[in-house]
Formats: sequence, C-alpha cells, structure tokens
Amino acid sequence: AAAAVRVSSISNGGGGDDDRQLVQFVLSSSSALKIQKGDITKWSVDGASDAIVNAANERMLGGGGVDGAIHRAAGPELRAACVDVPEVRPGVRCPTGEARITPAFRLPVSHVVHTVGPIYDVDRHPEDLLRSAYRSCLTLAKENNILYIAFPAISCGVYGYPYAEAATVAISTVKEFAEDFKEVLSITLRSYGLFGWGIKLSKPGL
Ligand code: AR6
Repeated sequence: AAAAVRVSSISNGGGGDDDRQLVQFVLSSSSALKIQKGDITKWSVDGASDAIVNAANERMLGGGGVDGAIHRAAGPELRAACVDVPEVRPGVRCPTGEARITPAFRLPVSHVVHTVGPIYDVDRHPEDLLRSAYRSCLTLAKENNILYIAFPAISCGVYGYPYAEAATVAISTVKEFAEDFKEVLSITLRSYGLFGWGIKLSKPGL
C-alpha cells in the first residue's frame, strides 16, 4: 500500500535565483522527490524529450504569473499554437483539471503542457481538480514520450491554493503515477522563484 504523503509546511528557503536543492523525500529505494527552486522558463534537461507545465486558464491564450512568463519566453508562436487548440465550448480550450500540449518554440524544452488548476475559493472540490490537473499533465507527457517534466505550483498564485495543501496533492499524485508506471523512478519537486515549486520526473541515473 502507498504510504500517505502530507506536507505540513513548505518554504522557499529565502530569495535568490540559485537552483540548490532544498528538501529531499525518499519515497522508496528507487524513487526520490526533491524540492528545489529556479525559474521554470530556464529549465531544460535535453531539449528533445522534456516539457514544462504552464498554469494556464481555460481560454489558454496567456495571462499573468507563470503563464505570462512562459508566453514571453516562448515567443508569439506559442500564442498562435494555443489559438489552434480547438475550443470544447465557447472560450474554453482546456477545462479545469485537464491538459493540452503544444511545442515550446523559443523555450529550451521541447513542449509546453498547459493545464488549468482550480480557483481555490470558487471551484467545488479543488483537491480533486488539482489532482486531475497533475495527473492529466503526467498522462499527456507519457503519451508524448516526454521523459522530464517540470511543474510550477499550479493554482498557488492568483488562484489562491495554499502551498502546503497543494504540495501534498502534487506529491501524492506524482507518487501514484510513478507507482503505476514503473519506468518513472526518480521524482524531483522543484521550487520556483519566490513562491513556486514544481516537479521533475526522470529516468534512473539522470
Ligand atoms: N517560474 C516558476 N514559477 C513561477 C514563475 C516562473 N517564471 N512565475 C510565477 N511563478 P500563477 P495560478 C509561480 O498565478 O495560481 C494566470 O494569469 C508563482 O509564484 O501563475 O494557477 C493564468 O493565465 C506561483 O507559485 O498561476 C491564469 O489566469 C505559481 O507560479 C491564472 O494566472 C502559480 O501562480 C492561473 O493562476
């Protein structure tokens, strides 16, 4: 049975742009999870099989926060690629809890996985929706042969999700995914910027 995962507090360990590891959880003999920090738009592993996740909104045409940073760094081609994502209903390209994938253009990774987390005080069942957002990103990454993926702290900015609660959801969802797909053995939870964090999945030995 999977061990319960709960994060009672999460700290970014102070300012600065360094990428040092802050915390490491060992999930099993072959699986580790780390909290680190950095700017997600600078992150890459090999530029061919890696992706960053964007904390987007349902319209998927850009916005503030990490969404704005990703669109600025990727260039206008990213917005054009997002426009091409079909709407599932008027104004909605990616419903909350789902994910869509595009190329990454000028970013140093191959793909951007766009997802939409819940608005903490508005959406019903925010935990289920956040879990679904993480799981949708991981599933899409796997379907697209992505070996490395970094997440920002989805919903933890303007959408108001408390960090410790969101970290608990992120860690347990990634852990479940790693257990379902045995080839994903190493998990890194990264902390980004002043307040964010995210996750990297990687093959053993890398
Ligand atoms: N790298 C990593 N993390 C970052 C960066 C960066 N460059 N910039 C900000 N963060 P938010 P949400 C962190 O508000 O809560 C947008 O307008 C930030 O500190 O970007 O899911 C969208 O268009 C925080 O921890 O996303 C939506 O409308 C985390 O990223 C809405 O905001 C997420 O904060 C989505 O809100």
